[in-house]
Amino acid sequence: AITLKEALEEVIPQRRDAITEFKAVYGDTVVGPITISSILGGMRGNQSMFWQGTSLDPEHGIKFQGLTIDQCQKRLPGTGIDGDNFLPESMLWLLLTGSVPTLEQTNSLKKELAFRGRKLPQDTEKVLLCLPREMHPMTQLAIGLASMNKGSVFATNYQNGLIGKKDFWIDTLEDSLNLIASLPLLTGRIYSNITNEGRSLGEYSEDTDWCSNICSLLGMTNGSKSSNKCSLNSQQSLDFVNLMRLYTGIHVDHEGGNVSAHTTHLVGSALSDPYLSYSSGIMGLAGPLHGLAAQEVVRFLLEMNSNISSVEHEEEIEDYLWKVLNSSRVIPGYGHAVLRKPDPRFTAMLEFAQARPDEFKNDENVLLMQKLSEVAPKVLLKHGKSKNPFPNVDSASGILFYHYGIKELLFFTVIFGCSRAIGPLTQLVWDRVLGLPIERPKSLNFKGLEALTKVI
Ligand code: NMX
Ligand code: MLT
Repeated sequence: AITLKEALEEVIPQRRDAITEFKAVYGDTVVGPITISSILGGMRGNQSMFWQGTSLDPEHGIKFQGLTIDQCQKRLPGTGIDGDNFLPESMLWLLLTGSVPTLEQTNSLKKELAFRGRKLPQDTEKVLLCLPREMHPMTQLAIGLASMNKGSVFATNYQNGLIGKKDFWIDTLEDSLNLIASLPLLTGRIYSNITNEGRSLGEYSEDTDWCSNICSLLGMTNGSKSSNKCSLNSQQSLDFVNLMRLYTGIHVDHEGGNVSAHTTHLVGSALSDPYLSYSSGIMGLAGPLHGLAAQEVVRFLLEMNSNISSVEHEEEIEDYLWKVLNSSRVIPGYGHAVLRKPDPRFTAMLEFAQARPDEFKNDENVLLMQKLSEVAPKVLLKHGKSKNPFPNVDSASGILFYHYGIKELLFFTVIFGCSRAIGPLTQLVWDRVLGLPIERPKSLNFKGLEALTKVI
């Protein structure tokens, strides 16, 4: 198969049969208890969602169709240029089909996305241009995505009764690919809204990869129209594109229960189209306990740096952290609902910086980020509340983008939002392949809970 759709068509019949048979045989198997604590505690630990692309181990972190980040870095195709990171396009292929694509397949998907993403719908352009410049970029992204539902092939064909349930996945795939392809222009439009009076900062090219287009439209590559607003030299420009590839390649998915993925899945289960479903996911990603932590970490590091005399003074960092904790605030970028070890995505971002010592050795914020990853776990352990005192995914990323010149703190989570589209939307396609029903758990009031304990 050369196209993603052809590759998917090859695997669908066998997987459909396998799941149908599995359900028929094991449908009544009890998989675990649901406790009162989990009902009142964010459903933590409930194994109650089907999610194919990624799985999360508390000790070892995320696996993409069974592959660790390291294995992805070794096996997923990139540009073919030595030292370049794998392309998120190949991750998209992996998540959707379950197989590592060849270089040829990756290139074909790269071309397909670049073609699909060459223009934003006119109405979306108009809507985005009208938004107040100071509106939060995540709100702008959610609005932009929701506005694209006007062109949803799935919504139109469903409305007109033109597709049967077995084929819902076809239009869902079409919309999902169009949505993912539109993200470079959408993101660029939002960034130019907040930094450049809405005037474009770079060019879109149909001959390049998804991340190169994102970087160009942020004005961060040598070819950018803005005459490179951040004055990166050519090595830095290449590094920035690779940082973007690494970041957007590994933030795609974190199994199904995280807020953005779960929301996309939930909304999609009502047969809302992919634009509406992922726009809702973006609204969830915009919460400070979830993706917005990417922005909060940078704010936190900058503030701390202006309050301590040196990154070397560990006691000052500790004091600062205690002040935050004693005022009932959280330390952004630390802790996790599932992970119980440092997030391997954090480690991958840190390694990106460590591989470029000359670039980062004088950046006080990056040095503090590194130092904090040693000091904060000790403080959080002493504090004794957080079940995981280690750095999570958001701990390192924003400050690296900041280093290269993306200084608008509120914007960082939009980059997260570009990446996260890939996981939940590939799952949405599979939800439709498998005909999963509308999600509708049972809720209980207090009397209902008491009744469960047989207290009354
Ligand atoms: N700083 C201070 N307190 C914390 C932290 C932290 N980083 N992490 C957890 N706690 C507290 C938490 O608020 C809770 O307190 P209380 O009992 O008073 O409500 C207690 O420790 C137990 O929480 P956990 O069970 O360890 O964590 P939970 O699963 O509820 O929440 C997070 C997970 C990620 C929401 C939480 O660790 C947190 O708020 N971290 C900071 C925000 C952050 O970095 N979020 C980004 C997560 C990654 N992402 O992109 O989504
Ligand atoms: C994510 O990437 O979604 C976060 O680590 C949060 C989570 O997994 O709950």
